[in-house]
Amino acid sequence: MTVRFAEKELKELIQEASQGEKYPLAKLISELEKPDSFEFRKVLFKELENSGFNGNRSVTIGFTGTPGAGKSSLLGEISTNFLQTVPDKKMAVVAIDPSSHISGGSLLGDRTRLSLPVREKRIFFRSQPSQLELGGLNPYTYHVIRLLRCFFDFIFVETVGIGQNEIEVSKLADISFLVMVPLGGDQIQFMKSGIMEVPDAFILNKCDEENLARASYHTLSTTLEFLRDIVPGGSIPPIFLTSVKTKKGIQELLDFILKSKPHTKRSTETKVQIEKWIKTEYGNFGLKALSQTHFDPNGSFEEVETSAKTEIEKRYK
Ligand SMILES: Nc1nc2c(ncn2[C@@H]2O[C@H](COP(=O)(O)OP(=O)(O)O)[C@@H](O)[C@H]2O)c(=O)[nH]1
Ligand SMILES: [Mg+2]
Repeated sequence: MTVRFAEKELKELIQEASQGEKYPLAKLISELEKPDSFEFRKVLFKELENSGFNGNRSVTIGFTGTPGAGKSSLLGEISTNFLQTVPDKKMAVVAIDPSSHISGGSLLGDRTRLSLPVREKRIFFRSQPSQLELGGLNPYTYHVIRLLRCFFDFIFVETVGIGQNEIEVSKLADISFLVMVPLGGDQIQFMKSGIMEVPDAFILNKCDEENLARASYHTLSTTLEFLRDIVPGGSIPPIFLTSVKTKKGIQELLDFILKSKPHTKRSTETKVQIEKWIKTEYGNFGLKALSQTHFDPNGSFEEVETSAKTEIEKRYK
């Protein structure tokens, strides 16, 4: 095992991170993002649990949509309103952006001119370049989110794409939004991809003018009604009309997010993520071994991971 931090140092980093110190938190995240972080991860999450940080009350919010729809800009506005109107709570943004560089200084993408007080401890930004899938979640995203949940009340995850990425994010998110622009090709794309049930809500951004807003609301709600009729039992998710330019709809969107509740069943999430990891690492062979692995359904990801690895290694012999 590579000893990355002495126990005392790890404890200190956790304490500092929990108080909103950015550097210690960034350090912990960087360690988690290393390809061979398993041992560190095990120690870290055990230590977090022992120190009373479990992240059970944190809410994860997914923002997906085509590049340029305005996800980063919206998150910038949300952050600003959050700091002004929600005292005592903390939020983090994880932007998974194929164009971003992990060591770069850009917080929410270079195009967004977001100025937040640097010393503000209630807010944290992190960019992760996506690796495997274009614009999709990278293999460490889940663990980074688990860590952030221990310290922040709300975690926003921005990912590019429509379709598969949407589904990946919605598995991690307590609530997921699809961000679209009026009169874009997104709606047709969306209908084709047939993922009606995935987003919990829609955001039509760039509704800078009233007429445009009305027309696009009409188009989207008609599309959704049409889809509801072909998807039995479907209901129409809420649609938010926003404009970063005029600030329309931002506070309404934030108020809606603030009312969201975390999933009660994190154990289901652990299972989904373990399956994803096993499938990538060992293929169907691994999944089969996993189905015969006994583990505590409420155990941590690392506990389940260890049992699964043991089982798989036994079979490889
Ligand atoms: N007119 C207008 N432009 C916007 C709005 N929201 C974002 N933009 C612009 O759209 C471009 C892409 O925004 P960005 O937030 O980077 O999109 P992302 O790729 O979805 O994160 C930027 O130039 C923004 O300034 C809006 O509500 N109205
Ligand atoms: Mg962006």
